[in-house]
Parts: sequence; structure tokens; C-alpha cells
Amino acid sequence: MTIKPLIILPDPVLRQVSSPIAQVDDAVRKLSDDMLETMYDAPGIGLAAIQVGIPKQMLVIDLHKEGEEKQPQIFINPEILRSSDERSAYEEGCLSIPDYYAEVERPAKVTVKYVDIAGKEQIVEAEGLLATCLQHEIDHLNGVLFIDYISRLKREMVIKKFTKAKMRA
Ligand code: GNR
Ligand code: NI
Repeated sequence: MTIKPLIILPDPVLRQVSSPIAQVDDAVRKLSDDMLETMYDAPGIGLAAIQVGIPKQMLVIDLHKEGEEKQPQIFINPEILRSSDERSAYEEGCLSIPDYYAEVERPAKVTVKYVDIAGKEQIVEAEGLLATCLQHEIDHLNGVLFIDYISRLKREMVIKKFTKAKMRA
């Protein structure tokens, strides 16, 4: 397994739209291992392939509590079938926008269809943090970031800060 470097704002790679995965083969399984290792190392609770520069429709999530067993979940070609009218707000962060957090309101429940790491189609009804995390990650597959939901002024301030930080690096 390999820890891969994270793509950071304002890299335009984060705005790419990811393509579906045709087949769950060895390369896809290796990528999911690398993504999980990268996510645990960061640490984060989710990671989309585009955050390591790969425009494929894959994301990983692990919501296990501290001191409990790992619970890696792999979602290939995920698609939101249904979103609740009910909303819930979470303080979100993103490994591609380090140390910036903002409250985002999203549908509280989503039904997501995806392909698992065995290549089998699955459907999950998610709520709570899993629902928020799935939506945050599926947004990445479409080139969307959580700062797209905050005010334009705040978003432009964040982008400016990261652009300056990159110039200094
Ligand atoms: O680690 C992460 N935490 C988080 C917290 C609230 C809502 C979404 C997330 S996902 C984020 C990791 C990440 O950037 N995934 O794309
Ligand atoms: Ni993110």
C-alpha cells in the first residue's frame, strides 16, 4: 500500500469530473487500498479518488470511532437515487482544503446505488454523518467542493488564502 500525495486547493484537478469505472480489477483494488491508507494517514473520514489526482468514480469512507475497529467502506460508481426533503447541518472539512471548516446544510438522508469492491451492485440508505460524507465525496466526483455552498465572499477569501500559500511554497 502507498500513501499518495493529496491534491490541494486551488489545483484545477479538483474541478475535474470523474469517469465511471468499467471493471473492478486489480488496479481498482490497489487504488482503493492506497486511498484508504492515504485517508487513515491524513487522517480523514472520507476520500475521493480525484483528491489523489485520479479522475475515477471511487470513494472511500471510514466512520469508526476512536479505539474501535476500522470500518473501511468502498463505493464505486456511486449515484444518489433519492434525497430527503429533511435537511441536516454539519461542520464540514476537506483534506483538499486543510484547516478550513464551515457549516453546510444538505439532505439528511440519501439513497445511494454503487458497486462494491467485489463488483456487486448495492444500495444503501444513509443518514447522519454517513449521508453527509457520501454527499461530500460524490460532490468531489463532480468537481464540486463544500466551499461551493458557503457565501461567495467567504469562498473567495478561502481560495485567495490557499492561492497565496501555494505561491509561498
Ligand atoms: O475528513 C473529512 N471530514 C469531513 C467532515 C465533515 C464532512 C465531510 C468530511 S469529508 C473529509 C475528508 C474529505 O475531504 N473527503 O473528501
Ligand atoms: Ni473533501
